[in-house]
Amino acid sequence: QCFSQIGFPCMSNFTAAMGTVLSPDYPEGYGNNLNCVWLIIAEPGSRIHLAFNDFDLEPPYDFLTVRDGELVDAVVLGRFSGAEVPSHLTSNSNILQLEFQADHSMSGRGFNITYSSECFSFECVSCSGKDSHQKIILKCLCDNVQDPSVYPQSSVSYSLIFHYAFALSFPFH
Ligand SMILES: [Ca+2]
Repeated sequence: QCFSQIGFPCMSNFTAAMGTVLSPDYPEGYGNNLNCVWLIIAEPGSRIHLAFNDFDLEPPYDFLTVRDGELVDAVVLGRFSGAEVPSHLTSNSNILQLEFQADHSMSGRGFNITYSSECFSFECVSCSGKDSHQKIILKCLCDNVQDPSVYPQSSVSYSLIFHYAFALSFPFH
């Protein structure tokens, strides 16, 4: 791991199902000349939600770029600066990349971001029903579902399935 001058890890991977990403030395100011990259890595088949709790970067010279995947040229989901707290973000893949750049002078408070991951891969266990009142049972395919209350008995109801169907092109019969 690489540490910034002030001791907060500036490059690291987050692999827990949920967690918090803070700018270096948050909320005391993050310092200068930073190029930090954090990867949030969830189980394959999962998506990652970001919630911005606090955000204050010197505009436009210090900014945070959120990419959908681990590659340098992965799709940019958002690029943020200034003091407006961004709205929630959800990845399309199971890896989110946060790149934080700060120039040579001036600092804001920084940021406080919490993330959580959610299984997004399902197998149809009972798919006989087509009308909207019938419950279709899906089994979650992610190995690491941390919160069983989200998917009671590894199943979700039709309303959830319908939502996922469009996102995943789930094969309805
Ligand atoms: Ca700056």
